[in-house]
Amino acid sequence: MALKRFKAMGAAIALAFWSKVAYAEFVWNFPKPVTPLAEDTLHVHNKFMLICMVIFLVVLGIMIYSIIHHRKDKGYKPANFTGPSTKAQVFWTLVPFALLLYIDFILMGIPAYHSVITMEDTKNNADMVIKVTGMQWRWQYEYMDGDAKGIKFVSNLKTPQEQIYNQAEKGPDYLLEVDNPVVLPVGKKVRILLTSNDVIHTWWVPQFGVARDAIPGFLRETWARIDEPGTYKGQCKELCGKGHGFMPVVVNAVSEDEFKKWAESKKAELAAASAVAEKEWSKEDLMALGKEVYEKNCSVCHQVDGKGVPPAFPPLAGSKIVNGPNFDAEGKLIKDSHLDRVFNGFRVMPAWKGVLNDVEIAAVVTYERNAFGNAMGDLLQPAQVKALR
Ligand code: HEC
Ligand SMILES: [Cu+2]
Repeated sequence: MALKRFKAMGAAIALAFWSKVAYAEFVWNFPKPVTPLAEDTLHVHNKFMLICMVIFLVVLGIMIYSIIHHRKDKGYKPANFTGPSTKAQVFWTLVPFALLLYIDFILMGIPAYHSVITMEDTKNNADMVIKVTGMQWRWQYEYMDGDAKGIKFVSNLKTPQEQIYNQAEKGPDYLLEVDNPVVLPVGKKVRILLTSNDVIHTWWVPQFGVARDAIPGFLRETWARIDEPGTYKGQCKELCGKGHGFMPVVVNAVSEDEFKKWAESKKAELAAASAVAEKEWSKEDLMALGKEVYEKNCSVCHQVDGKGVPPAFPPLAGSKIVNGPNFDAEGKLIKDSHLDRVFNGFRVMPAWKGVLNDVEIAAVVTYERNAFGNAMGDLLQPAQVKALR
């Protein structure tokens, strides 16, 4: 009976492995390395696998040989001794010890040491520096020097909500696509500084062989020299809350010329965005942009319909704060007002002043005051937000 059940279980497990679903994204090896670091770690991995395999085969071979040839029913007489000579004991201790010492310290230790030293070598002749800030649930990139100095933007998930909620077919880059990929030149050593605004995140791009925690209050670092142009994808690799699966990393590696061109156009784009903050905006334009900003940045917590997920994430529909004044009689920002919450954050509510620009903040606040059944009717001008900085 027990055997029968055992067999059935075995068959079930075998069937599970047979199923195509189990192999949906199945690959045997590391993804193709495109940095010296990824190459190095792949070699270390392969070498170690080979060593483990050889040890495994030798040990298993000796075991199988003994089981077959030293059987009692073959008439094998077991050795009958107590306490072999001290010499033999010392010998049989030292030989495996020496062997392991050789394998661990020479065969494995040296390449592993080399890999770790390479990983930590972030400063030597770095060509450029970028700063990556993790936050719930997006990445912010800032170029610290060179042609792109001063460029700073946020990279958000681009996958539409309908795909996430199974109302539309999932695209090929499902959950691995962003609105603003980080662009890096190929062949340049990029020093990557990492930190976080809220909880621990991990910036991970498998093809770079890079994964490093972004920890609030600390500046950590890693590096990458991308050898091939292309688009490389990664994810946050640290469980960081509700939207952990929704903060992918997308890196566009381009030639140096293309990088220069990109930097110029991005700078122009950011300058233009800052210039439009000066002009007077219409309510329609603010509402349209506000909806976009809201769905990209706020709906993960407050939901698309503004009803939130109480008690963790409060509803904005009917909220006293949302439907209250932002400025006092003297035109000063009221503490704990709608705009104050959005600009400066409060407890779990993130501060958006460093993430969204003036127009985006004005738009999203205007949107919230006039959507989800809220009907304040007023609008916030980007210039009013700019004045707070
Ligand atoms: C990480 C989840 C999260 C995201 C993303 C988020 N919020 Fe919030 N928000 C909160 C939480 C939590 C609170 C309640 C804070 C408290 O009172 O402790 C809150 C409170 C608020 C409030 C005050 C509402 C009230 O009645 O207390 C406003 C307004 C608000 N958020 C607007 C926004 C806007 C605008 C965005 C997008 C730009 C946004 N939030 C994105 C979590 C989030
Ligand atoms: Cu994260």
